[in-house]
Amino acid sequence: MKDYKRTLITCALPYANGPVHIGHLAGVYVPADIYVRYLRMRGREVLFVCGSDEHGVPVTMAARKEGCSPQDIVDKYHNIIKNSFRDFGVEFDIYSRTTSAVHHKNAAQFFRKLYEEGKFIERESEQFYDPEAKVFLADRYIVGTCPKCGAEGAYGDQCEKCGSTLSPEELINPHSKVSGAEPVKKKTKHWYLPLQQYEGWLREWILEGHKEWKTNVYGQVKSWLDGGLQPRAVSRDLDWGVPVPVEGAEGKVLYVWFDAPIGYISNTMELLPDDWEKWWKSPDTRLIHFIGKDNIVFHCIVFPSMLKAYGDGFILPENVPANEFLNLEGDKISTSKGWAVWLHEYLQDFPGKQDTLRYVLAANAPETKDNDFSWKDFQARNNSELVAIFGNFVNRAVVLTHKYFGGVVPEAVKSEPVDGETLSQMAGIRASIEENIENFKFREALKEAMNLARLGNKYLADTEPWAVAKSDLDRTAAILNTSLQICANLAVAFAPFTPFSVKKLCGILNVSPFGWDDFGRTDLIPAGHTLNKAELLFSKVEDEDIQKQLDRLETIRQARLAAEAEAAPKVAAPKDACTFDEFEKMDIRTATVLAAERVPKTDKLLKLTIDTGLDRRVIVSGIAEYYTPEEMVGKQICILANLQPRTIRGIESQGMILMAKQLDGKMRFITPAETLSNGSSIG
Ligand code: B3M
Ligand code: ZN
Repeated sequence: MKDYKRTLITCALPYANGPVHIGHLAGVYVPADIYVRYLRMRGREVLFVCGSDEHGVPVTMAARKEGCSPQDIVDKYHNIIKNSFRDFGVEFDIYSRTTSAVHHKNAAQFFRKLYEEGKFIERESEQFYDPEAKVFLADRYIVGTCPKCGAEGAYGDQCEKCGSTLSPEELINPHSKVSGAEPVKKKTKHWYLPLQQYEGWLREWILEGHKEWKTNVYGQVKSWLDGGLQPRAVSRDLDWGVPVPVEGAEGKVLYVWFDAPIGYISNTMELLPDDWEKWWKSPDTRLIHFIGKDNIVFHCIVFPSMLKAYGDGFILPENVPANEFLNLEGDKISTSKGWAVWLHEYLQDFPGKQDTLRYVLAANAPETKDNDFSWKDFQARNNSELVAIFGNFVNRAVVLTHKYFGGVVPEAVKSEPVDGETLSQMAGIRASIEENIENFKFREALKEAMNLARLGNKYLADTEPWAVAKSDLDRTAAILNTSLQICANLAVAFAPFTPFSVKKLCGILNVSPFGWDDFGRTDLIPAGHTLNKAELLFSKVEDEDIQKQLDRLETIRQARLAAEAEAAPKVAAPKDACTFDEFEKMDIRTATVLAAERVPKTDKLLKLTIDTGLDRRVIVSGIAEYYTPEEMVGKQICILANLQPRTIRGIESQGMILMAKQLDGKMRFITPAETLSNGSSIG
């Protein structure tokens, strides 16, 4: 890899329509923060940029739901999110917002330049419109009955009940979420970035030039490119966002995914009005985007194409280490369903335990596949790794130094080979942590850091200073000196991962924070140096703390199940009573399908030739959605034989097949439990 002078690191701008949760932290912000802390410890020039994404439909939806203005929503959540990052030690150089004046100006200017240079295409299309509220409707604003499962409240882009991807046209009984009116189609004009023009260039830059990118990222990019790129709209009909800065664009704003990535640039400008260009336009700058997998296309295809179209020396990302998703107790995290652990709430329940969460999320980061967060695992990692290995080792070394040497680091007068052998292993651990962090493998790196604590624990168990002290204080001194050097090295190794505990550890050791290059040194704490008093680095998480969290989730799960049951399609209402005579009139019989074929130019109809025992006849039945002709041939079915013949699509249909309609809307034919002779009458 090329030698860069400086690194610009961005994190996906979280939508300011809700607080941030553990999924955000695990996928984006903890990995980025580890990386940044590591580079800073190495003395590299780094800029760490983020901010809230405050435009887009999600914000206007939240405003509607909470009955306030979009501005109220973003003000509220911007502050909650910003504080959560600060509280968890994610230290951005700037955390701004896309409603800032700098950003509005910059995003508008970015659009205008592309517009003036003819980089967009203009197109008119028909979009859904709410004739009562007089607004165009994003897919999410159109709700109706799911055509696949029958659930109410399916969105114009997706049914949350059955997970089907939908388009607004498919919804049964569609209506606007804004006014309840039935949406109509209306013409509207928008600007599009012709992504297909950038396809060849993207192929060369990423598929040829960045084979080292994570396989999940590379694979997603490849499949987008292989699928062929389409022009993408960069404007929307909405009253919340950056107004489209050209004439004839009243009521239109920049599409949120057009303005948000420009926010990275705007936020850098806001921080460094005179010096921002060196971070964005110098070939000596390495740009890295930390994001979740749902943002890959925007950061690897759309934003780079925007920058390419803009020109003017903008650099492109050198890497985009996107993560997969974190699930919670086996289920997808969902803001709308309340299935999440919110960072600000976590801190109320586990005050002072930021590092436990940082540690667990990094140890469990969804780097190569979706991963699960469970409270039991959280407890186990805290109690049997942080407390029992890292914390316990440090505590024993410090307590014993106080006990035998009054808290003053003793000289290693009576060394034995095991001391040097143990200390010499630190170099390998350091190399492995470096290699892993530099390749965005933070889980592995963290494992290695914990191995250093394991090494210390094993050393103490093997050398038993508490037993040796009874007869040989000189040897005890050497053992404790060695142990304290390992403690100091732990303050280096863990610094990118658990900054709060490392600060505490430095306090206990009475030292200033170390640099990365101190890692491996065996003289970090000189003999004669006085330690502060021992303190526990970590405390246990109790069963009842975990039970409280599990109970909370269970309540949410029950509420969701109840809501789903409410929304689920119901069994059809009972029909009016009929008399026995009326029933007797119906001639229901068994029959066998001899031949079946589709009725031409229809989607739903099959023409079946059947043997009724009485005769051979033809029935036209609307079951092609549920059965192929091949599936029907040879099947025994039940028919209503004396239904008056009807001509359907020019074919005379003599009877009807008995079908059962399931709750999900699917139809299945009724067949006897065992094969009967055709014409057996049913009643
Ligand atoms: N706000 C989507 C998200 O939070 C979006 C990221 C913008 S990054 C420029 O997943
Ligand atoms: Zn559905």
